Amino acid sequence: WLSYMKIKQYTNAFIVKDDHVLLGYKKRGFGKGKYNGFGGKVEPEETSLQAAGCKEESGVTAPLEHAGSLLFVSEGVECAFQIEIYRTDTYEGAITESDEMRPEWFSAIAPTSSSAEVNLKGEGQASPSIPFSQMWESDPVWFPLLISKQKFVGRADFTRDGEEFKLHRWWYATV
Ligand code: 6OG
Repeated sequence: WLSYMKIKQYTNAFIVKDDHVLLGYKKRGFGKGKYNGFGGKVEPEETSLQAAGCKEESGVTAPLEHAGSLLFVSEGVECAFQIEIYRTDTYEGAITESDEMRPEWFSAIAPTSSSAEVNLKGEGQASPSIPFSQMWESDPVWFPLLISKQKFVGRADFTRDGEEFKLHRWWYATV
């Protein structure tokens, strides 16, 4: 029945720079209260790369590279979500907060005692590590691939318990 499902296309873009990743805290709308990359819907007349040029959300322009393609299917939801993931390690402009997203830097390397010095960013403050408990449940699966520049395709299926979605199964391949 999947072939009869509507597919909604979204983008998500991440700045990964000097062992840090920029995430946005979503202040409203879909995924409110979660950290995610910057992006949104792909409009019918634009390509996903155009849609991912997320100037309105993060304040910056960046040469985005395609990093992966994900399909999410959820119990009781009549459409599937296709999310194209992009990354960049350079950007122009100043990162700014919007009505929708509050940008924050996180350390992209696992916290070990020897990495403590590398974790320093900006004013010499240690950045927190990636807040997976406040992110979509499937993010820990593909995040290491994003960080290590390994391109991927994947699909995650969610079951539903009221308003809560639980990761049921997950498949991915590196490409
Ligand atoms: P607006 O509708 O607010 O954009 N999104 C997901 N991101 C991850 N990591 N996992 C998911 O499911 C997601 N489902 C949707 C795509 C919504 C934003 O939320 C992302 C869009 O960037 C497991 O414009």
